[in-house]
Amino acid sequence: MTITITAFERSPDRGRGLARDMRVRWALEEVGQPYDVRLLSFKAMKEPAHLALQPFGQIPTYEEDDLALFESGAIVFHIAERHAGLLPDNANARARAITWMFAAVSTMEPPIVDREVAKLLEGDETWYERRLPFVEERIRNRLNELSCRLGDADWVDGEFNAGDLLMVSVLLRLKGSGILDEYPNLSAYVARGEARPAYKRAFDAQLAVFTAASVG
Ligand SMILES: N[C@@H](CCC(=O)N[C@@H](CS)C(=O)NCC(=O)O)C(=O)O
Repeated sequence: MTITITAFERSPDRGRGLARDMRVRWALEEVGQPYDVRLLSFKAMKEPAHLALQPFGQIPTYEEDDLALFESGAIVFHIAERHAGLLPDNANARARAITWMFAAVSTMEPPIVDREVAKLLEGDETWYERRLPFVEERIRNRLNELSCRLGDADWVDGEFNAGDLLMVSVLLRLKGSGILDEYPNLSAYVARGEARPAYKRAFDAQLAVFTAASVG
């Protein structure tokens, strides 16, 4: 049983670990599962072979025997369900951890991605500078709420779990924006995630891909 995931051949984030293969790598590292990576160019991502795996022509995907998955949240959930270490045994705690996984990708990530999309695709528009504060206000609203809930806890619900893995992955997208720094407990939360040995192994692996592509 070999697990194969897909990732950018040359990540637009220049190896900063923001592409969504990173959260899958991190989950696999947390549960100690080895994996192969198939690197794709933007062209290959839109070709039929990849579209058969990922209907939207994106990374990451996950293949294991006759199972093929897409959507990073679903992939992390699958890994967490199949292997010990990312979901609590207690049924209610497990349900809450899964709730936090959904919260990360469906409540926190959209406004954060909206800001990235605005910068990338709308940055030259005359209305960009006027729109940006509204986009950032929506992010701050969510960060405020999350910050209040986290308080001085280390993780969102007890021990580190897949909910934290996805939440930290999503919050990391704000690194460099200055916005996260306004919330010391969230900055510390993200730093705790980054300090995990599994995170570091995953980060180094994706960085090695970018470094090799740059010298190659
Ligand atoms: N909701 C999807 C989003 C996947 C996604 O946006 N992937 C990006 C890389 S992080 C991508 O492939 N972008 C290239 C494109 O959309 O053409 C997931 O979580 O897997």
